[in-house]
Amino acid sequence: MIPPGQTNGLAGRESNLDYESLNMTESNLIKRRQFLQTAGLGTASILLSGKTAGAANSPVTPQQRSSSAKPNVLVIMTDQHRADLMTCAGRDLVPTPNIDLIASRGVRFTNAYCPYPVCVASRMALLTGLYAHSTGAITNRDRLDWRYRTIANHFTDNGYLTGLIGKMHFLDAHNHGFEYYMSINDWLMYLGPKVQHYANEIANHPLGAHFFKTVDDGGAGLPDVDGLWLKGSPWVGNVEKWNFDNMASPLEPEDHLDMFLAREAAKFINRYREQPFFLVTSFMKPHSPFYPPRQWAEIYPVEKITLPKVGDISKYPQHIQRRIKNMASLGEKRQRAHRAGYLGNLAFIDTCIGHVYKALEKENLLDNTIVVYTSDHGEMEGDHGLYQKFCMFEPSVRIPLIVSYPKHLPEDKVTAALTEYIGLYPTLSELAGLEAPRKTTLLDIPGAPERMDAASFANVLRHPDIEGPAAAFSEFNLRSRISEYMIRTRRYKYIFNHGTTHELYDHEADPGEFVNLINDPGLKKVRDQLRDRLFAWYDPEKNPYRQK
Ligand SMILES: [Ca+2]
Repeated sequence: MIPPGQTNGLAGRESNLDYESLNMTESNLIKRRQFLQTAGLGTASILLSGKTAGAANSPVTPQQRSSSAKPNVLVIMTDQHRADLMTCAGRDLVPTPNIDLIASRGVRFTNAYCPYPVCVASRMALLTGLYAHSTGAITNRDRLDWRYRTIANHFTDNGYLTGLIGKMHFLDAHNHGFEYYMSINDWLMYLGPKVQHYANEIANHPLGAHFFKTVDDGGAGLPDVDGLWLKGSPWVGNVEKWNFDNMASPLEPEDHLDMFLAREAAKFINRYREQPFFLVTSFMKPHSPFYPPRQWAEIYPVEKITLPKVGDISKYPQHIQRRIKNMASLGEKRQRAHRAGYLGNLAFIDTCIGHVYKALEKENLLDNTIVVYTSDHGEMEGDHGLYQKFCMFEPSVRIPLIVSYPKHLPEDKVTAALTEYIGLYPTLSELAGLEAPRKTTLLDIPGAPERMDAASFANVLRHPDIEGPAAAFSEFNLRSRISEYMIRTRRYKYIFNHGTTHELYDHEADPGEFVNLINDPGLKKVRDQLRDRLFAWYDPEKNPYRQK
């Protein structure tokens, strides 16, 4: 099922690594880390990478790592992976053997939600345990105030080496608590002149007709410091124009950002296997650019892609209808190209995920590592005539979430408990045996909440059959005139669209969310109760960011 040649170039690169020369003693390493923490340096990667630091020279057996030792944590994230599109969730349109393997060794959530279906807001909420309405990190142009305390600060303070390899969409030069950080910038330097291919891919976004002129897809992997690729970018006016006949990337598999990140994550795991680490490996795909390596693109030829049928949209709120019409106006070919590229990206990313997961296996760390797989939001994939995210329909706001900790948590289990993934911060703290995070900030920030919004869902992991929380919440477009707030209960979803038509869906009768029951007189009581519960969570009238 996986195309041949998937590991092209990898074996050779790995075997060339001179791990034997990475010979620093543990006590030296600890001194170095203490220095880093004391000095408050965020550039740990300079000091901790390469041959100046690293692991000891002999592998550690599982026996040596006693069960009382602190477990490692490996969070594998993708960007824009919708929850139902993986084999273990029942759809085999894209085979996902590696994600399935993690699921078979852990608990998979079928009703997990992101707090905000856009990159920055979702990711900053995940890192801080605070909703976007609490921190103000909302749009993909907002930076998280560096004074907020993150899950990385918490694990660092508790003796972990914390690493972030990949995309977090920080938009600033801060590491936000991660001691070791390799970002998209590092990959761009690795690519050198081949960055031209990547610039072409960004410019040829099937749904971003204007990207051709700007080479600006703020959601894709641009340099970390916001604006470097905007005005005055070397690429503007210097990109090719493609025709979407096929979505094959000109880059070799090993040169793709995601395989670069997988290699770096595997190196990190090898180097730091002897001390407790907290590593976030955060991939870009299946997010745009929608150009998977050739072997994966060939599985999903554009001309063979079909589009989901779009029904009567007249009952949808006006702002949703407008988006559907905008998508339709791009024409069928661009939509098919988007789908083709997305599916190929997903197939490829599963291979990259496997590469990281197998690194744990190789180092005998599986039984002493908590592994999480998740994504920052979903992808509409043509459902309701919509693409990308940016809405409260299930494919956009529901996310894949798997937590595996063999021998400590149930394996091969599925839970339907309503779960917010920002609960990962307190959950992972609890599972690792750390004290619960108390402070939300490093330094005082006027108006910052004193308590974390997120709640631990460790009890669901220990007992996947329990019902779990009564509701999950999400929000969107907080800086716009029409802001959206969602409450999802086991049966219903209510969406308060501030300033326009609201929505109510009955998931028992209509899991596809095609019939808006907001004006159904028989459901007035249900609607009012849901609205009250939503407002008790967050009162939209108090949103200070909304455009009046
Ligand atoms: Ca994203």
